[in-house]
Amino acid sequence: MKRILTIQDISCLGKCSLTIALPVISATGVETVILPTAVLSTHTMFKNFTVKDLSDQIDPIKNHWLSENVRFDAIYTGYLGTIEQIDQMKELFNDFRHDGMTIFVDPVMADNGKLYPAFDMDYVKKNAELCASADIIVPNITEAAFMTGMEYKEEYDEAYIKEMLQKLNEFGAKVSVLTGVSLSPGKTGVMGYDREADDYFVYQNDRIDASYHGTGDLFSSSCIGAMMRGKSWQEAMKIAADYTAYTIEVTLQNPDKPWYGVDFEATIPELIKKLG
Ligand code: PXL
Repeated sequence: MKRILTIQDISCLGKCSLTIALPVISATGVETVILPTAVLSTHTMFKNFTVKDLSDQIDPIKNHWLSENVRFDAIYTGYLGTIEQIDQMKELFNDFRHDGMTIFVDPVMADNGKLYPAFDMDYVKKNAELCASADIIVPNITEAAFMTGMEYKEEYDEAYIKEMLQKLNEFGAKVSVLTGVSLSPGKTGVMGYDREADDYFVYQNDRIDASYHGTGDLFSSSCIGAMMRGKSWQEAMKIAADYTAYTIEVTLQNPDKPWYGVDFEATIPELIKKLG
């Protein structure tokens, strides 16, 4: 069985970051090791959330694993809290790096043209550095606009997305993927660029007019899970995009849906089916 280390916060209530990554990656049939970067009472879209930073735990936990000769097939980072933590991640990647390991970075920090509360341009710059240490990066258009310095646009064409992918590619990851890309009315999906193959990949499915918290984490978790189950990055993106869209559809049908997240618990069987 493959083993993934995923590093992100625990938002105790809110269905995002580790409360999505742990169940979803485990459900794909991959051992999921977690390293929590902070404990929050809820995600940051709630008011008055509490935060306990766990930066001082990262190195002791890592050193214990190193002394046990633990190896990971992939490391997947999501929401991180501070610039110092990003430096810790860069070191941690180097400590565990080996041929054949995939480093998957989701530089979670912004959406809909805006940075999440608590982040600023210094944090953006640091995330760009983290992307340079990765094999595959999956920012949304807002995050990529901040990191590349390109203008954030709500309406754009394929040339804008390709230019953004080329700018991301300059950071150095093997594969750069943009999420939340809509190339025609009523459609949404992903577009990626593979530097070795010098090739673009586009996948679009029907756009659902609803925006939910945690869907980026659901996409990344199902994507890295699928990759560890032997799917190519392109196949994994397709599975993750379809699974995320299906989960949003199912959530919309639930009259008792919470405002803060999606009903991924109800759709995990569909993900397992997609993996074959
Ligand atoms: O889903 C991304 C995410 C993860 N963790 C925390 C967040 C968010 C998005 O706002 O606030 C704490």
